[in-house]
Amino acid sequence: MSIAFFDSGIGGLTVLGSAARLCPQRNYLYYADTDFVPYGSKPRQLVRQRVIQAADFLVEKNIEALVVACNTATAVAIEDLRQRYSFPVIGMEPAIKPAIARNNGGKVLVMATSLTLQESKLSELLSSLDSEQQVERLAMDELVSFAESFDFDSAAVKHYIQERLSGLHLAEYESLVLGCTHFIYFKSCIAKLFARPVNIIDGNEGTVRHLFNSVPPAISGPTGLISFYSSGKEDDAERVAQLTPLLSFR
Ligand code: DGN
Repeated sequence: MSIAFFDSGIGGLTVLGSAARLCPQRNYLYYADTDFVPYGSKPRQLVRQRVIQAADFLVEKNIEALVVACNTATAVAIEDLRQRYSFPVIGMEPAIKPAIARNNGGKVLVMATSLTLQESKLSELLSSLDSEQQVERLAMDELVSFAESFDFDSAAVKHYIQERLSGLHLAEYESLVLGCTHFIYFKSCIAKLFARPVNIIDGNEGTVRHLFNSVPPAISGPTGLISFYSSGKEDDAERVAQLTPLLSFR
């Protein structure tokens, strides 16, 4: 049996990489919905259907848990998935809780897709933490498209990030929360645009911890296999060679 990871594209590979480093003996599947990426600027109902379709495909592969390694898909479909399947379904949560816990009175800036920022899941999280005053939201949808073109630090990327940050008082923010798994690839690019050091936090560690609390980690044995799929078909050697190095990205 395998543990399946799902995202609209390459973002969730960083989450799979964290899990595989912790439990290399496990077998993993990774599914990218490349025919429909990006999710973040599409209608929620359509995204929800695509997520369920992808999960149904993965269920055929004999899986014991599903990690929705996409904040957008989690925000729109996690409850449906949990009702539909009897195995553990683990989602992403923007790491606002740890950011607030670490802060010394400064603000938190949550970067995510438009859909994630609009969904009730985020407002519910903020009200449960009683932290609306301290947290601001910033949509960075274009970063998903840049990442899908494997463009992580070109002049166009820097220009886009700079433009999105202009108008904000950057000195007020003590932490940045990367609330989209694709944004992790831009961590250093984003950090450079802040005049002083800022904590940049993502939700990968929390998700992986949650996963191995839900399924037992394999303790011994040989290294397991990772299989890659994109929108309903197995990836060819060329794409696998392109994706594999991203598992080590931190
Ligand atoms: N990796 C997805 C997320 O965490 O939200 C990106 C969604 C998208 O396709 N825009």
